Amino acid sequence: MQIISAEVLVSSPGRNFVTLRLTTDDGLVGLGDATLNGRELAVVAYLTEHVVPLLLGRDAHRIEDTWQYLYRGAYWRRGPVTMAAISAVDTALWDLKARAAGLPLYQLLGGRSRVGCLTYGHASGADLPELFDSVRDHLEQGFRAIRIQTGIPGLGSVYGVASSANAAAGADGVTSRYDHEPARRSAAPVEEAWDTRAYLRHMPGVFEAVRNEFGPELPLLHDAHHRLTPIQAAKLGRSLEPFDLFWLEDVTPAENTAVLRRVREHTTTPLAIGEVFNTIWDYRELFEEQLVDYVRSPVTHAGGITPLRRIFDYASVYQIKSGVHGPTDISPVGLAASLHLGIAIPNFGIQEYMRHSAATDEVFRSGVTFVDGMLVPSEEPGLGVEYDDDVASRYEYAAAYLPVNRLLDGSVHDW
Ligand code: KDG
Ligand code: MG
Repeated sequence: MQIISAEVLVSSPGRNFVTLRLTTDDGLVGLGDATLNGRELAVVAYLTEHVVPLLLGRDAHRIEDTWQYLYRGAYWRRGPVTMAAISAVDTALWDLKARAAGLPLYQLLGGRSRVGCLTYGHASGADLPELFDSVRDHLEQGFRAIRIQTGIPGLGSVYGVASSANAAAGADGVTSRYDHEPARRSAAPVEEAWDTRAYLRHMPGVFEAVRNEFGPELPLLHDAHHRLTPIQAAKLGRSLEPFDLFWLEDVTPAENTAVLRRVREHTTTPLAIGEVFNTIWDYRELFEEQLVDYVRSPVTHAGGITPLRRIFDYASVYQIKSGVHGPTDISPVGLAASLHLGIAIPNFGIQEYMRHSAATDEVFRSGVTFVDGMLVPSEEPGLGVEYDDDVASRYEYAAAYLPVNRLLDGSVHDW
């Protein structure tokens, strides 16, 4: 099973996606997701210039060796661009191996450990009535766990709130009411204003209102988008304890994970982190000191299925579970890969799920199903996703960025 072609495909059905397609001499095709939101073309160049030439002629069965060759062999390790590129190769090789075996990919990862992967959806609103409508919408769709994000009094557009002016402006003609993370196509990022004190004052009341309206059982999550100092994070975690969150995500910036010791000292609210991590080494201190409860890394940004399986096994030693990143900038290929892994591992926790636009689903025909709040991978051989070149060619790449966050005095802030 020799690789005879490696194509880097870019399409923009509602938002930009980068996909690697490997073809073997026996006519099999494997797909991998290489999408890095707002930096897509950097990964295209990394793959095209430095990886594709190394793949041609290689034995597609040698997944581990190819991973080590691309990671250790490059000397320049880690980083989101490198790891998104390696992820795509690794995922495409697993897709190929499973197609060659005639089995859905999860069978090669140890087989099914559960009937499906429980998901959480994104409810949001500028104010409480809008937020409640959004929660009801998600419950009607079948979600059984919900992330809660709201506008903050005194601030304008807030990232993660679907009705925010910037989100609406970026919707770019994609009209699904569930497309809650628009591409924000523009030559430069939009800028949003942020006030941490206003946020910390506002959030406990929001969760109290949601619990009063929807009861004690519904699992609720919240994402702080890396915006807090350790002591602010500790304060938020403690103030939300009465509302029994499933998790509080990304409370502090990712660069200095040791600060989570301080957060842990002060709160029993469970913590999730890792959507911007790239390797198993990013988790070492967090796991060994049990500073987190859920691992957010997706297949797409952690170097693929091979290293993510290793991360989850390492996490399991410390009773830490998966909670994989699944916004719409993870393509249906990346989502399918996460689900094949999620259905197989012993320590699955929850899977984030934002629905892709109809246009995205036309380009990537995926056999994934959503049943009773759970996502279930396809029973087709491989990942169970096919890429439609004709449809993809209708959607040209256009620059799109995540927003930049500034404090009210104009300073650039984390988010
Ligand atoms: O590309 C980054 C976004 O997908 C990210 O901001 C979304 O924080 C996010 C989440 O939890 O889905
Ligand atoms: Mg997040």
